[in-house]
Amino acid sequence: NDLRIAVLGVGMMGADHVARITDRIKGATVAVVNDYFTEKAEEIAAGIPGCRVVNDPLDAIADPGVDAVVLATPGPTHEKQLLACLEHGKPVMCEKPLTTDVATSLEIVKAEAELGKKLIQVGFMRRFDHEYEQLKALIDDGVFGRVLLAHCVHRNPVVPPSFDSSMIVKDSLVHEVDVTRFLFDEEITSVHVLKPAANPGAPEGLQDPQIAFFSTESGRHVDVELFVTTGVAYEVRTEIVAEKGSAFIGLDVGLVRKHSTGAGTGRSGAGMYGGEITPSFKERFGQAYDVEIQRWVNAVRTGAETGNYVDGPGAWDGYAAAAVCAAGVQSLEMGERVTVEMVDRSSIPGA
Ligand code: INS
Repeated sequence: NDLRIAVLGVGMMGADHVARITDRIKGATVAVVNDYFTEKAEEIAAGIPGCRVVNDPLDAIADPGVDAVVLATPGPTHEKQLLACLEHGKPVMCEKPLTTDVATSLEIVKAEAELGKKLIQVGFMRRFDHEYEQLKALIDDGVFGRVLLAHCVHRNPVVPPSFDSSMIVKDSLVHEVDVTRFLFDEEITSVHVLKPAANPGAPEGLQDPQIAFFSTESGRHVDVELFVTTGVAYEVRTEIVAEKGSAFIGLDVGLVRKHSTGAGTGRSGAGMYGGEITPSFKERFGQAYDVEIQRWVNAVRTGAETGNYVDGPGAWDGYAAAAVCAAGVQSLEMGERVTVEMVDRSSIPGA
């Protein structure tokens, strides 16, 4: 029988997961939806046979008809909801952030470790993107020798009006934080965020673009251009530079076309060269989300045998990301390089 999932929060990301689980994921159905806006939850539930609305997120987690939880609620509610998942032994796929600050993220890591089960996965979907997987496999294969540097670009056409300068770090840069830890297999030890001249088209007061620099435990460097008001396209690129070569992903070339601007009219004229642009992360990382959720469902279904209900980044990765982002926000404010404060992983048995 199918895994019965409760999706908490059916905004853009949650609604996307509901559709994905219903249409494409094998072995799972959406049994319960919940949202702060009840009508939104009701509207979504109405489209799925057998799906109920539960109005209180904690009731949804505790519900005996729910086997696992997808958390796509706003970050400030995660701590309570994650603790409830742990208390009821419910596996949970938590969209970033794990929690909104470093101290509570650490509490979550400790609470899970004490249970002795891996119940929390964090939604860093890039790890499941085909191109990132290829890049990781190449690095691990060793053909390039040691990776020395990475150059990253993270551009969004637009962000919601609520987006402030620190969210460019906590909401956007957080993905490069996870990508760096994933590709380099070590922790980030310091962050420096620079503030170039702002885009005149950005909302008043938004520091956009930003340039971030990470350095890692072994002294390797990563630079990231963050630009979230380009008005053009969703672009995420990563280049790694190694001892014996370099590799690049995210060119985002689907169909590339060349034609004369007079095409089909019998006239010739100046030429055109181009393709389609990717509008948002839903399209760019759609394949990654599908793989992420399918693998999570599979892990949850076999979790009882192993105590591991996770296949991908876990609570520790959420905590590490929170610690690096906190340093990033501080750097943005102070204009200096800031050291990342993190506990030693080995000090928490089971983490
Ligand atoms: C979104 C999402 C996207 C990222 C955006 C962020 O929440 O995480 O992947 O590109 O910058 O605001």
